[in-house]
Amino acid sequence: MPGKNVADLLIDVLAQAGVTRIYGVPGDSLNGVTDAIRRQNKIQWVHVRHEETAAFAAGAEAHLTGKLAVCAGSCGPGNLHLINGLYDCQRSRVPVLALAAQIPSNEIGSGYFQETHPDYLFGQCSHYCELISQASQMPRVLEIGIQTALSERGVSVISLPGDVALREAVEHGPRLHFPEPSPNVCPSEKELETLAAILNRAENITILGGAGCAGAHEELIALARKLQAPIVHALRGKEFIEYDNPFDVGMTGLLGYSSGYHAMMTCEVLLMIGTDFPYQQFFPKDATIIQIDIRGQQLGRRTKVDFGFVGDTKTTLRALVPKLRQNQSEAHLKNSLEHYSKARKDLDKLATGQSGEKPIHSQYVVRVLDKFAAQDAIFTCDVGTPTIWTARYLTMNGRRRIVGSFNHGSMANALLHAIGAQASHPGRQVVSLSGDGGLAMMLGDLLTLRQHDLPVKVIVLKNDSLAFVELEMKAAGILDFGTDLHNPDFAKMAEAAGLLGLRAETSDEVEPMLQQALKHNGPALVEVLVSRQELSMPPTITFEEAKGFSLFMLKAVLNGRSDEIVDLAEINLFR
Ligand SMILES: Cc1cc2nc3c(=O)[nH]c(=O)nc-3n(C[C@H](O)[C@H](O)[C@H](O)COP(=O)(O)OP(=O)(O)OC[C@H]3O[C@@H](n4cnc5c(N)ncnc54)[C@H](O)[C@@H]3O)c2cc1C
Ligand SMILES: Cc1ncc(C[n+]2csc(CCOP(=O)(O)OP(=O)(O)O)c2C)c(N)n1
Ligand SMILES: [Mg+2]
Repeated sequence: MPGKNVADLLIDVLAQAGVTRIYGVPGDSLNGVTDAIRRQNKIQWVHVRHEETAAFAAGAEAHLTGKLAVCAGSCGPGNLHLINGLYDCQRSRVPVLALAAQIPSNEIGSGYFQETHPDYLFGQCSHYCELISQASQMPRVLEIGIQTALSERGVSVISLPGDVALREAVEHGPRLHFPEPSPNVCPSEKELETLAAILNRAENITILGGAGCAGAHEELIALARKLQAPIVHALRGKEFIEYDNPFDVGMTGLLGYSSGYHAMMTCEVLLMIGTDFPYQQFFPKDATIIQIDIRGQQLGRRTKVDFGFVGDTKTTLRALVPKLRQNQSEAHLKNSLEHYSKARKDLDKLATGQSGEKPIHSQYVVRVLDKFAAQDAIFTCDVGTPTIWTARYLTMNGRRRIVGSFNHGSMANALLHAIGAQASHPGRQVVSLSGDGGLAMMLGDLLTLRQHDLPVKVIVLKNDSLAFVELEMKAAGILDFGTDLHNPDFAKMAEAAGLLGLRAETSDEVEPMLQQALKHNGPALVEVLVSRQELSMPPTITFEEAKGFSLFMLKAVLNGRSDEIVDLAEINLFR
């Protein structure tokens, strides 16, 4: 009986590290690895139709579990297809290991068939990227890759030539046998005193929280209570911050609520916690800005910061809150909450559907979805208008989750993320909120839902356009061009692919069809014929002002229907 080869050892080490599936597409150079997977029973091979899907699926799994997820591609074009998804994983800071098979090791450097250099190609979207050129490097290089992905929270790439994968292994098992470290990181006592002193002096404080507040809900609320501070969130923080939160005043940014914008712009001290909110224009100019982040390199990246502290949210807030006095001034919080309540009502008014109404409003679709989706549903949303509706109309509760391509901003992510979400969470309801452009871009992987019996519910907002880009073109004052989509009947295509396929043409069809799809015991697709959003000039904008329209857009906040922007005068009044 032959001993283990390098590929067997690789799979053993991954299994030992807790990996239970690998997403990918096979190929000659990957044969050693897929054969090693076939011969064991700890790791499942999830065969997708495009390697980009494999990387996004692994990214969603890593986001939802916090643990290492793995994808694989064969040499040259096979692993090149991973790249966009890996950028997304790297930008979302999720631990993903990519196996990039390489051409035969004796051909490297000759311009051989399918030759690329993964160690250069993936350098920019990974923290660690190495070629294994001899058997004795396994498992050390793999383990460094795993450790780096976990500790840096990002991507590692292992490039493995097909022939090296088949060589006899030198070592015979994993070398590392310890659980993932989870240190508490806290600013020093002196820094905490400084932080407390600034906060104790101020009355109008606003908190901007992000994804780095995950797992620290209780501490964040306790902080806001002491400071009487409204909490604004950045989009990736929505799932961790918005629920059970009496201090919530919504999101900021172009897709945000005017109340989020207002609370940030009118504060005296802005306290940023675990956020990398990227849009400079939405930060106040005159406020004192404090930032707390676990990564020192994030401090001051997006705006001028007066005080920066390195710490994890939970540990830092636990140490900080007892040092704070109770803020007696409620005015800032009260104003912000009132503003939020009005903004919320205005948004809710737009989420309606009349019987027989055509086309349907996307807001209504997502509101209905919010109502009928499971309390622990996992939602994925495409970059495009589905991101707007997700941010505004999906209610979080601490158990629901959201996955999106929010930092990298790649189209077509929702279906691919949903595949990883469902594969790693078999009992959970997974809903992909897809654009018609996004779905078409990666349509082939609709087939994966049937092949792997993943009961994902795909809701397609069919507006026959790349609507978000159309909106951006109009905002920039240029005529929209190249945004039309001539779409097929997605419901029929879904049926042909073995999914339940439904098509809602009028508002009254939305509720029964979404309910039917959500209850369906298998994958389902509902295409909903929604309005193509029109961005009209606010009536008070003159031609001269319109020249600076895009600047104005950046300073303003889109109103709920995203067909108008909140009037400039109104924004000024808020200041
Ligand atoms: C079409 C489109 C439109 C968008 N519009 C908006 C918009 O209007 N508004 C908006 O907010 N976003 C918007 N986004 C998303 C935006 O691009 C960013 O992805 C988002 O704002 C970042 O959210 P975040 O700061 O919560 O997360 P991240 O960017 O992930 O930042 C998290 C930060 O927390 C830190 N951190 C991690 N763990 C910890 C810890 N334990 N303790 C302390 N710190 C920690 C990290 O180092 C990082 O700095 C849009 C995206 C798309 C695709
Ligand atoms: C891979 C990629 N290509 C292009 C873009 C630019 N882009 C952003 S949103 C968008 C349109 C999305 O259209 P669709 O999926 O139909 O959603 P809609 O906005 O119409 O609801 C485009 C082309 C991008 N972000 N990513
Ligand atoms: Mg569209």
